[in-house]
Amino acid sequence: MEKSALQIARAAYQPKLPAGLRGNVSIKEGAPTQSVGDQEEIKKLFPNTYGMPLVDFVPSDEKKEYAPMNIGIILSGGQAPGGHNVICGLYDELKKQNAGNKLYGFLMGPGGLVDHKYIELTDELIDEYRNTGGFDLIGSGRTKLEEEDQFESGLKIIRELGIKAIVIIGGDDSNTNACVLAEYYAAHNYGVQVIGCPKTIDGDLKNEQIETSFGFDTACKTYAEVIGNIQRDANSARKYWHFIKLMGRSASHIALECALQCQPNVCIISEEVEEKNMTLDDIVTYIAGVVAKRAANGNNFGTVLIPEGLIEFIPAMKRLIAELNDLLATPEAANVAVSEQRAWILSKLSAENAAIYESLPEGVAKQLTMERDPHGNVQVSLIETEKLLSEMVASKLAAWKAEGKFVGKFAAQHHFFGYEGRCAAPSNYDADYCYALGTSAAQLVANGKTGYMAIVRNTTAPADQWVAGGVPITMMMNMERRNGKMKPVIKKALVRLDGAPFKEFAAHREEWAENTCFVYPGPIQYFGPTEVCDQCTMTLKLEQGK
Ligand code: FBP
Repeated sequence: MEKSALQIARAAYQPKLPAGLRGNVSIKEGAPTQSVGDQEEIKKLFPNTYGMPLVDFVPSDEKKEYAPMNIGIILSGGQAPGGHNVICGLYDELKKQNAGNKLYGFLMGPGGLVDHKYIELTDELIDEYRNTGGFDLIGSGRTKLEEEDQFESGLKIIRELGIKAIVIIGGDDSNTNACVLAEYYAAHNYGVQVIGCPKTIDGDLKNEQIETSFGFDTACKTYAEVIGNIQRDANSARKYWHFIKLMGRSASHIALECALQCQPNVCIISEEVEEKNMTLDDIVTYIAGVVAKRAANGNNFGTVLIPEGLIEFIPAMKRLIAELNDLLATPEAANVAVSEQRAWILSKLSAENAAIYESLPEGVAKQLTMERDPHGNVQVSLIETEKLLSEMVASKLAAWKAEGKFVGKFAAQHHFFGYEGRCAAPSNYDADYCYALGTSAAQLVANGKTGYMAIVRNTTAPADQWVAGGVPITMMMNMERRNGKMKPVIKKALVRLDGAPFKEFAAHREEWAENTCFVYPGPIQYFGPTEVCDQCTMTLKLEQGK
């Protein structure tokens, strides 16, 4: 593979490891744990993996002998910067423990385990991918690993390759499934361990034990760079309002972090919209109000950040989507011709939802009926909320103009930043964090753990003070309704309106709305002073009180 000068220099970067993972390592176990909710039910569902202690890895004077072992690794779900470094950390630690150990990569996600598609990872392959973005070393996929026949099929290849443990790198759904798999293999005494690893650019897999999911740092910094560039363009030409949709299927962490970094005129936070029971018209009126206020000061330009998942957080839209989900799942729906679909849907919806459906631009209404992903989620990345909002703002401003309430000009540009950031070369934070997560996963396996997720804490401090360990996955679970059934799931972390990052944003947003307070963060720096290269996100700093 041909490489740029930066890639060559970056390949030589040696990720920093926490002190507890560098030399000889010993394990420190805490007290038994409980799930965050529904303890009795979760305990019943996970009798073999419930209640295990939190563990930390600490430096030790004793050199440990490690039994030989082979491990399988799977990348699950959306790409996130740093995935390759998890694999590199795991590989290096495995080889350090015993040069004969092997690492197998299952191809294109969990489906690779079920269908027995894999490669053996070698020095040559691993060296090609050190500190690189993307998941292209082994690929990723969204196959849901939840059926017993999938677990049994996986077991066949696990036995064939002499695999002791599977490491699943994924978001909340994938790690929930990793725990179900761990429990299944434990319940059948198969002697196969399963370890998870917290990944998603969305930043919504975090809690008391997990400070952040990997990829969030790099993705936000990549988007913030481009938002900053757009803001500078807007402030130079002074003629456009830029409507920028940002990835993050449910939670608005990415939009919030980018707002903290760039200080745009408007940033909508879905969780606030839901909490305040706002309608689409309330959001449009708010944005139009900011546009009008700035226009009154002669500023016919600005930026609006919109979280990708917004549509599902507007209570009236949520009710519409819930009814659409049920309607589209009926056998009758499959027989409706595409050209008839809109009329059929309108005839079946309740009066309230039909009125909302009809009021939406046809393109957006159609996007709401498109195929769900394997986890039953609406594919919000395909819904053009940025255009919907700017069109509605334009109509409102036109009405205000007629009433003499708006005197400026309004011209909009649209952007969607999502895929641009998911495979960026990991920042130093993500490169280090991921390498430590992979190393920690290898230690969890070597110490016989199953049903754990690898974790690294204290990451606002310099890397050698980070603390690596593992958290039992059941500890993060509660029962939630999914596809009409109560299921044990890892609790998703949405933006907390009483949390420090949102409070910081709320304290400044009025000033940012009216004035031009743009910040231009610039590109991620890989080499240079630590205050430029090694900083974590503002979200994490604020959450940790730093
Ligand atoms: P994961 O949670 O699986 O990491 O993926 C998150 C995400 O990047 C969302 O932000 C986005 O809505 C979705 O994936 C897009 O999915 P796809 O890659 O299938 O288009």
